[in-house]
Amino acid sequence: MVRLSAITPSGPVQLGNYLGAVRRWAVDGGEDDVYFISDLHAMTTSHNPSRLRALAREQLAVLIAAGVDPRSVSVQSDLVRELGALTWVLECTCTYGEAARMVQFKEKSVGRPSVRLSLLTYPVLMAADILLQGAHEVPVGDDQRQHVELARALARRFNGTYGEVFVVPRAVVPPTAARVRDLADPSRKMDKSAKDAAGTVFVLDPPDLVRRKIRRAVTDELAQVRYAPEEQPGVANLLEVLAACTGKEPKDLADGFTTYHELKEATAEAVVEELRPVRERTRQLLDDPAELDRVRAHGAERTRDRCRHRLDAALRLTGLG
Ligand code: AQP
Repeated sequence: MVRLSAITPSGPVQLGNYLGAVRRWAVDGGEDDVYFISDLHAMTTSHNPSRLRALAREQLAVLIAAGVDPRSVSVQSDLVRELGALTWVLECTCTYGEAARMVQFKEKSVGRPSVRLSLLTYPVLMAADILLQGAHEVPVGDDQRQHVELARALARRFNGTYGEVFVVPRAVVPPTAARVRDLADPSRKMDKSAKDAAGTVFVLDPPDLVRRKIRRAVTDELAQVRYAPEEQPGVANLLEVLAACTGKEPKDLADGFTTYHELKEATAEAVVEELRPVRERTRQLLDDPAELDRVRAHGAERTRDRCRHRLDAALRLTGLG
């Protein structure tokens, strides 16, 4: 059984990515799973080429430092030729109406003076990511479920029209994971590409910066530490982060604090300690290009080997080559 997940290098890995996804990939992931840095997806809005390259490398290092099985890790663009070819075949299997219905496209394109065509078509590239690797399960949140449904529809349509080539993937709900909110605006989720980095803890932030950001986290005027996500989202967020770092329940943790200051200090220390080994190992990996290059090359070879027969069959059956 192959599970497939990705992280987009639209910014440095943040605490939410780590607690909500990467840490789980390290614990639950197996050699057969596919965890990749989706650098092609980071190009659907304006991007800086050298920053994109550096972020992809840094994210690769963070995944390995966090303990994700290096045999399961790859960088999407190392397969750009294969993905480009299959994306074209799938675009010729998909209708304009299907692509234009994607809620993410509507949300992300609204109000922009100019929208890259790739913002419309990237769900088809995502279908190619999934179908090329023969993924059975794609753990996704609600925002990406529609894209996996599209991949399912395209796999079925292709198989029915040209011949059985693709595994029909399933969207699965990831095991309950922490949903980390922005520290400066707890009504939003923490984002790696947020305009204001004050509310985002990055995995590679130095400990003092992590402490500063958490000490300045927005709370409320109620001055009582309770776990009440609706009424006190800022306090609940801190309790959830502390819970994710300590393996305890947010509600039980709330009883142990009388002031917001105490809660913030405890949360800051827990986050610093949780991130310390990942940060240190990432730094070592970034200083040792040979090790990182080796993992990357191996990931590229493995994902390429795994997809070759499906791509060849898809091209042949559609009358190409
Ligand atoms: N705040 C979060 N809390 C918990 N999990 C989160 N994830 C993202 N933010 C949080 C999970 O991290 C994985 C990789 O995310 P992604 O790169 O695919 O895209 P995203 O969800 O759009 O992440 P960001 O950090 O918010 O990036 P930008 O700023 O580009 O939009 C996913 O499993 C995601 O659920």
